[in-house]
Amino acid sequence: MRNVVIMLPTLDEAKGLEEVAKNIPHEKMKEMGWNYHVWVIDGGSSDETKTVSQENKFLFIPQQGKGKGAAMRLGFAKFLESDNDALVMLDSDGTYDAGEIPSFLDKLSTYDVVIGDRLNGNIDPDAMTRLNYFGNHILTWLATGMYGITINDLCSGYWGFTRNAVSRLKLNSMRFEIEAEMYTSCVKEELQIKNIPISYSSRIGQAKLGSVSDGWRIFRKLIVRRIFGTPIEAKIGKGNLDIE
Ligand SMILES: Nc1nc2c(ncn2[C@@H]2O[C@H](COP(=O)(O)OP(=O)(O)OP(=O)(O)O)[C@@H](O)[C@H]2O)c(=O)[nH]1
Ligand SMILES: [Mg+2]
Repeated sequence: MRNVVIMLPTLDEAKGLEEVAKNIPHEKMKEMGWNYHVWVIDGGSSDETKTVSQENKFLFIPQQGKGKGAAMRLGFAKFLESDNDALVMLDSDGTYDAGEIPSFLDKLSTYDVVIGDRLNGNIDPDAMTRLNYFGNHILTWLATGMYGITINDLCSGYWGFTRNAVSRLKLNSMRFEIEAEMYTSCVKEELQIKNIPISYSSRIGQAKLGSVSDGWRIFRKLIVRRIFGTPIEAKIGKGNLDIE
């Protein structure tokens, strides 16, 4: 059996986390030869997120400070300290279906990185605002144009990685520009990327992303990484969590 970490960033997502927990396909993963461990990386939730996490026997890891990017980098660093073989990350707001994890694991036998593609997948009518839909297309189009390797949905919150791929990522994002930087790092490290269509549902609970301010940070990250391919702190993990 191989071991996969399912990594879930949370900031006040008790209800969404329950939904993710309910949809984890235990049997299917076992049949495919995968054990799984769920790690919740929490940004200081004040709702029942910790309780839901404990009820489901998930490992609850509080981050210092805030930001999805910092949380993901903490998770990646902890993953590399462990001896797990693969990592799948998805948002815990109920928008992504944990039932699709097997499709990611399946593709990880031939690719380094698998990215869930909402834009060519199945988006529920109310799941994405017009502004976000438009912004996601533009940023994705810019990324592929600037870096020359096709990505179908730059801001997707559903990714799968082999252990080797995680060990090669070089990141310093603090907030929602983390996915854009994950893509630029995959390109720089010449990792093989597979885009797979996924479903996307309406969020449970409050959004944390500011469409315009975070869209701008994502755009800036694409430009900065085109000029400076790797962050100065050219490794993920310790010493790299507080840096802008
Ligand atoms: N650990 C941690 N997680 C966070 C933080 N901010 C957001 N998240 C989580 O990151 C995921 C993505 O955040 P969302 O607010 O859903 O952002 P989004 O999906 O881009 O925007 P929506 O379309 O509005 O859902 C969710 O699971 C959040 O709970 C944070 O500061 N720390
Ligand atoms: Mg969301």
